Amino acid sequence: MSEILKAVAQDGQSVTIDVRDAVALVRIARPHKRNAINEATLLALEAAIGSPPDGVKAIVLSSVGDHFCAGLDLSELVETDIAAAIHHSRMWHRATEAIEFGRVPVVSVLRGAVVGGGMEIASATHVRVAERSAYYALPEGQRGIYVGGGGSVRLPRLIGVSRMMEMMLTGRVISAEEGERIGMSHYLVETGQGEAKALELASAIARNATMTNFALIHGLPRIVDADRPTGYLIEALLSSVAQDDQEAKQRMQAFLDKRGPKISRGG
Ligand code: 1HE
Repeated sequence: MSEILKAVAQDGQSVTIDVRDAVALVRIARPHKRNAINEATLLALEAAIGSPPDGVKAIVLSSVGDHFCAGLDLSELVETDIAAAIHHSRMWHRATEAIEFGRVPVVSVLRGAVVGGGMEIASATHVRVAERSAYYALPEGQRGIYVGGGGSVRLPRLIGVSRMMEMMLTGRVISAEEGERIGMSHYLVETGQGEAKALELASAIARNATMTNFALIHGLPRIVDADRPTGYLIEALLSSVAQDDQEAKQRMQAFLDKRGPKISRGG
């Protein structure tokens, strides 16, 4: 059995999956540990999001209880040597890459603690809905460690190098409102309403043409990281492949036949 499947079998309860039409609702389910992530939970999360059931076109990543995720399960860090720590961090990189560059877009629901590794997992998702109870922190500094789940790569792109540095140096906790202002969340809703909002957004995302969603999650971040000429080339290739898709042709014809939806300011 693969490493991932073994973890899912052993730890099926710490990540739950509930498929509703084209949307899968995946929840981190270790509320007694404030959804702190141990190795089995991380591998189960990687499997659930990286290989969603057939027919799933968008994922909502949420949690059980009052907190999204209290970060790395610190009981796993004690007594590790350098080689094991490198392997552990690389495992987090693999899992968060599976979220960011997986098969389908992921909408996360952030509430309560979104700290350390929790903030790193959130930053790998594509759309983030925060409830007013959410708060963000990178307490690695206080614990004498450093981010290891891709935080140095993703968070500066979301909130800026200077802000991440300040958060880690001072241990500052950021509120849900400030989190929305600085780009940690795209939406801010009342506590308890995050999943409903995320499911609504995920259903809309699932209705997009598959190629458009692919171009967005796999193409856009690569274009931003590339030099301009490479970026233009990737954009031209992605847009022509997307445009050639039967689904795109039907949608454009529907608009020209006055059957397709118009843009409306209500959303
Ligand atoms: C944990 C963890 C954890 C809770 N690892 N067990 N993350 C942190 O430094 C955050 C640490 N956690 C906290 O600061 C607090 O738990 C919370 C503010 C999130 C929530 O407080 P509270 O009062 O609701 O809960 P609690 O009583 O502190 O915790 C309940 C239980 O969860 C308790 O265990 P119990 O056996 O005594 O019941 C806690 O020990 C346990 N728990 N958080 C292990 N994180 C890829 S590298 C990423 C590096 C990091 O993520 S570093 C940041 C780690």
